[in-house]
Amino acid sequence: ECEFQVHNFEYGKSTLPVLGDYVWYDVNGNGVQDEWYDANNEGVVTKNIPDAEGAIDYSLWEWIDFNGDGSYAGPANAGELNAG
Ligand SMILES: [Ca+2]
Ligand SMILES: [Ca+2]
Repeated sequence: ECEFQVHNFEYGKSTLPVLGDYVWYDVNGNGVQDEWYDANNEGVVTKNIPDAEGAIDYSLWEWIDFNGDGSYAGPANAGELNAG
């Protein structure tokens, strides 16, 4: 005979690093997953243009617009931004 078992996993705001779409550390502490790896440390998202062989220098990767829509936001662009 089966009985339903209920387990509540309470959650709330945390000051610790949290798991988001990726492992995510809220570097700027604004509670929004808007960090990315700013390779050239200029404070804006730099678009990387792959070379003729479709390659970029991985150490410089900030954003590659794989689908060519000019955006890195939203599910359609998942994986384009080098999320911090
Ligand atoms: Ca940049
Ligand atoms: Ca895109």
